[in-house]
Amino acid sequence: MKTTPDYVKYAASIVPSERQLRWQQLEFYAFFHFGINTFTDAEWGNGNEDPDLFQPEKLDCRQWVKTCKLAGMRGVILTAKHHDGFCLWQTKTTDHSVAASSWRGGKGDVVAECAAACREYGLQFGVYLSPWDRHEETYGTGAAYDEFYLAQLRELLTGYGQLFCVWMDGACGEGPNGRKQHYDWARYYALIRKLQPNAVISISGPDVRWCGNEAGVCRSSEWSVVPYWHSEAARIAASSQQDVTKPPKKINPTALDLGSRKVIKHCSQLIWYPAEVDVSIRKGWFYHASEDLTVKTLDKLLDIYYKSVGANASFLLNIPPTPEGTLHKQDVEALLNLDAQLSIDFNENLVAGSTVTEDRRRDAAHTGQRALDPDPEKYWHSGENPDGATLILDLGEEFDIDKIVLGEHIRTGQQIEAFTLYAEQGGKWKRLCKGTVIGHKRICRFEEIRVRRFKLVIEQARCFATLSLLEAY
Ligand code: FUL
Repeated sequence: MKTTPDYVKYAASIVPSERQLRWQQLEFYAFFHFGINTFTDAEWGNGNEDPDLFQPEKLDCRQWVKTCKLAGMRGVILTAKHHDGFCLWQTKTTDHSVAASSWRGGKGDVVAECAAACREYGLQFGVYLSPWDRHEETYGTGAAYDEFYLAQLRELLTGYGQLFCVWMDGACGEGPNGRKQHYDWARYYALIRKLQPNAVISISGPDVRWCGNEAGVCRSSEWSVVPYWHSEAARIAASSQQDVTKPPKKINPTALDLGSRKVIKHCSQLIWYPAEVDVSIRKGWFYHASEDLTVKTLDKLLDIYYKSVGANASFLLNIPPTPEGTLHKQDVEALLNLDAQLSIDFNENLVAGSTVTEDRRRDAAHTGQRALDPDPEKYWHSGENPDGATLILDLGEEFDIDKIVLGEHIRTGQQIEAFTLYAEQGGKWKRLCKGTVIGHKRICRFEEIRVRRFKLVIEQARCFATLSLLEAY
């Protein structure tokens, strides 16, 4: 048996937190960019907008959330405050909020309504709270702004039930007095941990990694174990959008590989930091009537879905509500079409009568057959000699198949580094897919074939290999 280098053993020992595991199960969830920009037709407000412009006459958060539920999403994140500083909840921290609008006599609270709709429809709820605040006078003065931001966090963390996520973006510019703030991230994180220990802190935070662009593109190998410095807020800010008038950056090709052996070899500190793909269903993040024709096509949305959810990342899709306070019919239609297509694509998992045989296993409780069990805690484990391990999936009879879904038991870490999938055709093994990362989920897509037996070869893994998900469609 070959010896595993220590740095590989170290990488193999990094595991997700419970909150990261729970978040990873969501896979597909919504972003709602809604706020004063919705009424000024802007993407970045400058902070001096009149709160009375905020008049969502037909606000219907139930429609937002119901649509997401119908679209197969499992959570939503609302922009409680964007860079303009306008707050969508009844905050005591500033008068720049819904309370200063005549809408509903100053008693409206979009955060409360959205949270209630999520409870009603059984979706997880999260908040976006922009650290950058172009309205708040204390912004850029140091501790005073940190206190202000902490007070806002405290209200959101305590007033609206369980949150699955606090999303802090990397965009950071000057405040109303022309100064920039140096955020006390450690205090922000500590408060979130204390008040909402189950919530992940995303993007400018330690739990969920920004895929690096807003175009819906992620790497073909999205490693979940990466050098720790990817979570440093200053670095995230440096690669975030600096100027709203310029188009957002595409993925940085020099940073395509974040976690292969070559990359982690010289890094003494690694973290579990899985990727999220955030993208808008339209051109902008906020609603603009002029962008009604930019709603992404079904093909584009499907492509993003397969390349994110199907490639060990999660998919955060923004659907911006209109000034009326409802989702636009075109966006609703796009979401429902996406769901309809995914329901066809994943109509029936054909492994029901299958057997899986393996050429090695750790023990009798971790046979290949275990990978078919829907319980994620039942899984195949290769034992300590994973390279070359082979699993044969026999469907019992021939089916027309164009997708195999694989998933590692990530609770025990990310182990698989290279795999190949074959189908038996005329007595020979025909190669269908070759890949690196499997992680939480890898959807292998190929030309539809009539097939009974598949072979999965783990070409290379860190300390062992596991498989807790094996489906055929
Ligand atoms: C960025 C912001 O500047 C955009 O307006 C948007 O909110 C996006 C999700 O994050 O950093």
